[in-house]
Formats: sequence, C-alpha cells, structure tokens
Amino acid sequence: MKDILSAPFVKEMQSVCSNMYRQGWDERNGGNISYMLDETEVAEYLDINKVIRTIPIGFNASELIGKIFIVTGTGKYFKNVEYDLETNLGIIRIAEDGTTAELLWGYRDGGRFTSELPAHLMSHIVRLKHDPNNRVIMHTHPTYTLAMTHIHELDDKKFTHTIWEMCTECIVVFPDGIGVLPWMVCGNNEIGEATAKKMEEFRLVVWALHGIYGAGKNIDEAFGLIETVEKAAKLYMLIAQMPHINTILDTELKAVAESFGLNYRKDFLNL
Ligand code: 2HA
Ligand code: ZN
Repeated sequence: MKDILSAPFVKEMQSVCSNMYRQGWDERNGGNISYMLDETEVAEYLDINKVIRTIPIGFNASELIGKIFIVTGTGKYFKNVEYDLETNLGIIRIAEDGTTAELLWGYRDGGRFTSELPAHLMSHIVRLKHDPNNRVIMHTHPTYTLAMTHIHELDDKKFTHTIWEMCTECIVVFPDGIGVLPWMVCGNNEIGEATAKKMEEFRLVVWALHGIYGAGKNIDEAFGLIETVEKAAKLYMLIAQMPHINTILDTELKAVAESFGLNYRKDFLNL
C-alpha cells in the first residue's frame, strides 16, 4: 500500500488550499472543496473496505452511492491544511443507503466534512448529468467578487454581462455565464438545492454577499473559472467609480465567442 500523504489527489488538495488561502479568499474556516476520486486510484493508498466511522449526510444522495470524495473538514482553516492533512481533510464514500458517508481516511480529530456538503453533493449530481467528467466543486470567498455583489444587480444576465465586459478572456473561459443567488442562509439543504438548480445552467454560481461556487473536471478547471471571475470583478471594482471611456461592445463579445467556436449564452448579450 502506498503512502496516502503522497497521493496526487491529496497533494493537489494541499496545494490548492494553500494557494487559495494566500489569495486572501479563505479567511478563517471560509471555503470548502469536494473532489470525486477514482476508486481504483484510492485503493492504491487505502484499504477501501475499512470504514473508520459513518457520518450522516443530512439528505438523500442516492445518485452518488459508492462514489468516493476527498472533502475539506468543517471548521477547518485552509491555512492549516498543508500542516496537517489528516485532520483537515477526509476521504468519504457515499454508503448504500445514500444518506450516510463512510469515512475511509482523515478527520483525525473526530471531525466531519464541510457544513456545505449538501450544496457540494447536489451540485456534483447536477454537473455530472451535464458533464460525466466533472469531478470538483469548489467554494470560496474571493474579495472583489464579494465586493461586486454589494453594488451590482444580482441578476444572472446583468452580472455575467458586466463580468464579460471587463476583459476579453471572460467570455472564452465561461461562455455559459455565471448564475447569481440572492443572500441566503448557508450550510443547509435549501441553499444546496438553489445552488444545484443554478448548476443546471452554469458552472459558476455566485452567492451574494458570501462567495462563489465553481465546478470543473479537475482542480485547475474549477480554480481557473473562479480566478477569472475574481480578476474581472477586481477590474470592475477598480473602475466602478471612474468615467468609462472604452468598453468591449456586445458585437465584439459575439465576435470573440464566434471566432473561438463557443456555445455561449447569446441571450446574455443585447444584440
Ligand atoms: O466552510 O465557507 O460557507 C465555511 C464556509 C461556509
Ligand atoms: Zn462560504
């Protein structure tokens, strides 16, 4: 059996948590990540028949029975992940009943997965229907994206349009746009269901005055989506109070999308 601490998926979680912390996005216990793993790969590092303990999930995730995820722990700080992987991360499998998680590794101090697990698992279920290669759901609190939700209308089309206008790469990176939820209580099934509903259309979902969710086939893709929104939101906040002399026109956004052959949200442009 190989050393779990050397597993590529553990190393990836370690490096992305440290990176996100240093971006200033994950203060205290802010943020959480779930990453679906390949059972045969996990079996190189763990006895997958050995369940340490079971933890109730709080809803029925029967579409994910048998799926294995590495998930950040509740109350844990991204800042600390690199120093104690086995306490701050856990590897869980969705049990046969669909409502229990079987702990295979981690949460060494008796802890459990993020309080946002419902939003994560419900989002995995939806994204897998659209893209069977989706593996990662990532939640974080990027500063400028949050700032923007204080001063911008919380409408999918208007928010996406403003972000697309900020820099040319945005429509290329997320031609499917950004979903926006109003302020809601977090950590429960209701916000999970609302997030998953947006995930039917979008790989990016902003939680107003809280943070953002990104979905991707790997850590880089989920991170890259969020990082690109955050860059554009930063530009928006830098220029919001200045006279705007130049902008990317909708005809130009269309031209970019078409030149890259993208299936973009045509209804989000005003043409
Ligand atoms: O895990 O970010 O939304 C802490 C949070 C809750
Ligand atoms: Zn949060």
